[in-house]
Amino acid sequence: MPSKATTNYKPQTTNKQEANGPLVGIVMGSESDLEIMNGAAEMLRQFEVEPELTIVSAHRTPERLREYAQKAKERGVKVIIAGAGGAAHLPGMIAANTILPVIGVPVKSSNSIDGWDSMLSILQMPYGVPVATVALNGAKNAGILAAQILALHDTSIAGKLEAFKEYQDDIVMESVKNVKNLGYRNEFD
Ligand code: AIR
Repeated sequence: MPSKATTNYKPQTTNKQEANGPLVGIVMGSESDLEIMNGAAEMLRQFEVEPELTIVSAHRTPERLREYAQKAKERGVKVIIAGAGGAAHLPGMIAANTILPVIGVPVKSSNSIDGWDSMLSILQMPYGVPVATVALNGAKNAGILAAQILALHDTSIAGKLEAFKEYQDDIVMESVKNVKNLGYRNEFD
């Protein structure tokens, strides 16, 4: 059976990093992960980082996995985001083959029992081969975390992350006002 089609997830590419090589590589085990993993790409675009995104399966394309991980650093990639479901060995095996930081996204896929299988496959890495694991289907946070790593050496991305934090604060304060207006007692604000 072919995996879920990509048509809903047309990338809205941004400008900035197109001229240079991608700083963030997003890989996923299957096209069926794209609905979730697109969230990482979308977040990165908010910070004007245009990631590359492709499919690499630890089990179906082991040679491709090795080549992708081993070449990523020399290609200029700084952070790899890897997402997979079920027996999710992709992030760990990418991490085994590169010194780049790897952010793992457990995906609740069709072959997953309840999400814990992918969660634990990515989370419980042995000593020496870390994978920074985000929440189940937490690809958006993976995108933010990748931007935060890049921001250590990029003041423009750092500025956008600061603005994003302020925006989140504004959104919550808007809700605080809404709830107060409903008539609930609030003597804090
Ligand atoms: N997968 C693919 N190769 C190795 C793994 N673990 C994962 C994909 C997807 C799930 O298997 O990451 O989440 C189901 O893939 P598919 O292609 O059957 O939809």
